[in-house]
Amino acid sequence: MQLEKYKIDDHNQSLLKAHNNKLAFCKSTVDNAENIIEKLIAFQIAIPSWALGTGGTRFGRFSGGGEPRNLEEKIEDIGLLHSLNRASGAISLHIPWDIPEKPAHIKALAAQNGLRFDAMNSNTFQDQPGQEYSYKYGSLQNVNKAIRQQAIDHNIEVIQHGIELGSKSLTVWLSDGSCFPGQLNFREAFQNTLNGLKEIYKALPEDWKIFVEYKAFEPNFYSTTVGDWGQSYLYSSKLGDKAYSLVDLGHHLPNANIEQIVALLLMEGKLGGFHFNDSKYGDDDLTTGSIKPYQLFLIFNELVDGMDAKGMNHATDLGWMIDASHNVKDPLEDLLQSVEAILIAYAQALLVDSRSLKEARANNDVTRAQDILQDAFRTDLRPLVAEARLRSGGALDPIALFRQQKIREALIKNRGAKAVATGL
Ligand SMILES: [Mn+2]
Repeated sequence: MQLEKYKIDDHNQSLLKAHNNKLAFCKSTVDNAENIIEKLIAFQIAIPSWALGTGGTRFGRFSGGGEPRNLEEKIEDIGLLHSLNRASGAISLHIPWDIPEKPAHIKALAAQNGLRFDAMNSNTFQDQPGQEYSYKYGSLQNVNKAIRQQAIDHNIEVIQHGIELGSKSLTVWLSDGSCFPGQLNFREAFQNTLNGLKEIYKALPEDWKIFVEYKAFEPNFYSTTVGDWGQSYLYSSKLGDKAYSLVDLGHHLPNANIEQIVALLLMEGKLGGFHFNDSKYGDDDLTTGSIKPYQLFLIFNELVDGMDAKGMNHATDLGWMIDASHNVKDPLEDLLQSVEAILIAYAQALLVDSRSLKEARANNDVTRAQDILQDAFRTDLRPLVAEARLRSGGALDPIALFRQQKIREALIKNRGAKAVATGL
C-alpha cells in the first residue's frame, strides 16, 4: 500500500507551527544547523528484507499480522517507510529467503518506491530444501571439500542475483565455528575459510565490495571462525582491496569498545559497512538506540572523525544497514525508531566541537574532553532531523502518522492476520 502525498502534507501542516518554534530554538543554539540538515538529507539507511516481520526467538514467534508475504510486499513496506521518513531509500536482500524470481520486475518495483539495492546477504548458516550437503559442521570451514564448494557456489550465485538488481556489495556472515574443545583445528578452519573467501572474491565484479562480518558467539559457543574484528581484518586484508570488515553492533562480547574498533578499522581503510541494532546481552536484535544511545553517539563520533580524516563521503562511502528483528513491536514502527535514533546520533556527532576536543586532549584536560562530547550528546537535535525529513517530503512525526492512518490495520486487512514474512 502507498501513502498519498496529501496525507503527509496535511499531517505536516498540522504540526508545522510547533515544529518551527522548536527548530528556531535549536538553530539559535547550534552554529552549523544548516550543514547538519544537509548531511542528514543525504544520509540513507538500508532496511534488511528480514526485518519487516516479527522475528521471534527460538522459544516462539508472535506474528503481528499483515506481514509481507513475498519480496514484492517487502519492497512495498520499505517504500512505505521511505515515504514516511525519506531516509530508508535502500533494501538489503537475503538469499535464499528473498530470491528475485523476476529481477527486472523487482528492480522496477524498487525504483518505483525510490529504493536501490544495498548489500546482498548470503546464507550458509541454514540448510535449504533440496540442498545436497548439510552445514551442520560449518560451511567454508568444513573439513569436507564438497561442502566448502557448495558454500562457495552459493555465494557466487548471490553475487549474480545482486548484479541483476544493481547491488554493489556482498555481505558474508558465517556461523562457522565449534561448540566443543577439540572439535576443530583452528588453523585449518581459518585456512579453509580464507580459501573459500578467495574463490568468492574472484567472482566479484570490479566495482563490488565484499564485507566480512564477524560475530563473537552463537550459534557456536566454543569458537567462531570469524569471531572478532581482528579475525575479520585478517581475512579482509589477505583478500585484497575490495574486501572490508563489517561491524554489527550486536556481535561483540559484553562491554567491547566498539567505537575504538571502528576508529582503527577506518584508519586502516578496512571498514566497509555497518549493521545497526541494540542489545543488553548479546545479539539481542533490539531497536537501535533503545538501550545504549550514548554508545551509538560515541560510535558516530568516531565514524565522522575517521571519515573526515580520509575525506570520505559520509552518505556513500560506507554501507549503512539495520540488522534487527524482534518479537514484540510492530516491525515498521521499530524500523522508524531505529532510523530516527541513527540520524540523531549522526547529527550529534556532527555537532561535536572537534577543534576544542583536540585542544583539550593536547592539554590532557580529561574533564573538558568529556564535557565536549556530552555537550553534543545532550543537545536535542530532533528538530533538525525532523526538518531534514520535512524538506525531503517525509512526515514530521512518522510514527504518529503511521498510527493515525491505521496503516497496520490496512495491511492486516489486505494480507491477513496470520500473514508471516518469509525467511524467519
Ligand atoms: Mn548482521
